[in-house]
Amino acid sequence: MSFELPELPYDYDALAPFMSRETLEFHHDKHHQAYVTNGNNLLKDSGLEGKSLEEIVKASFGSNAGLFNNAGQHYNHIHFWKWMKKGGGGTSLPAKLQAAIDSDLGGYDKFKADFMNAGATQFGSGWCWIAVKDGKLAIMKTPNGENPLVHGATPILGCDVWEHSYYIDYRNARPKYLEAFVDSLINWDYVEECYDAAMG
Ligand code: MN3
Repeated sequence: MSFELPELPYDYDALAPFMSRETLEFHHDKHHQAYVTNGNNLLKDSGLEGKSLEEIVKASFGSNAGLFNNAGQHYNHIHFWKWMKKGGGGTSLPAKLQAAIDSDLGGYDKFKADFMNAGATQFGSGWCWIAVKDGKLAIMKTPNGENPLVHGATPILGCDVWEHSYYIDYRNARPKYLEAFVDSLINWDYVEECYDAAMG
């Protein structure tokens, strides 16, 4: 397969004021596009042509850093766009997901604090996550283009804490961006869809 840039699942203005048109234009049209373009160049003659994106991410981790960085970021961003929606975030979660957060992550307030802390303490570029590992939810953080797939887990929610994701709208205030993501942007329906898929 070759990588393709997906369309955003909403208008460029849809997430304002929490994530601006300008941020989405740079982040989707420039940064994600670059991962797609570079990933396709590096995929040629890698021996992984024809594999699924997930398989490419896992197989290139630790063995082909250039391909891994771009394929990992392509995977992460495909989901990141869908993990947000206009009017998202907050405490109205689908019941099954709410029950899993209560039992595995200590409830919504503790999830929010731990997820924001993971994002705020990821030194430099990276991501914070809710992942399914061994049938339970876990909060994770990873550097650069890494994701839970390469640590034996399946991501069901991720927030991009690379500066390109928040610097236009929040400057250096990463915690404010993380709080806006949780309170006003998360598409909980897509998180539950990913949870169902991860639980089989
Ligand atoms: Mn990004």
